[in-house]
Amino acid sequence: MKFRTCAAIAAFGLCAAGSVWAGDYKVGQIEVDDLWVRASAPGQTNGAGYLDIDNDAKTPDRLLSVTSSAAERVELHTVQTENGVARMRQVDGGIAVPADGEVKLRPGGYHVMFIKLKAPFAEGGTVPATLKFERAGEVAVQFKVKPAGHMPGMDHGHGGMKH
Ligand SMILES: [Cu+2]
Repeated sequence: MKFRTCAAIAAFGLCAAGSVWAGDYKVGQIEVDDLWVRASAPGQTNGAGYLDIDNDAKTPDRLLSVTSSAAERVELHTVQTENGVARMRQVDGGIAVPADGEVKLRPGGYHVMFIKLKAPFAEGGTVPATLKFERAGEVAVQFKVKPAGHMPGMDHGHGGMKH
């Protein structure tokens, strides 16, 4: 019964069942963990997602794209500062993951941009997504929704930033 409820809610892109949250994910020699988004502020239609990607392989890989039922579309972004103004830019060709290395998507840098959310991200819930790697393939993941004020400091929130 609990699972049923969860599945129904998941159709709107959010699922609050804690048991679904596994913490980290593996596909090939890629390990993904610490996936999170901030809870949406009122009226906010986009959301940024962050995660760590570890590559144990002897060959580099690349995060090519992300899809999610929680948003109309999903892009990979980075933040570049020009004339003192931080602007988000779509990443061409995906995000490189070095051989035997890692890449961290963090506020102020690379992030997964969920555009036109189907429902606001609710604190304590999860956001389903599928990550597609060039070599390792696809992996279904859940981003955990953290409080709106999580990791303050460089708030690159999408209110003031133009896409
Ligand atoms: Cu962005």
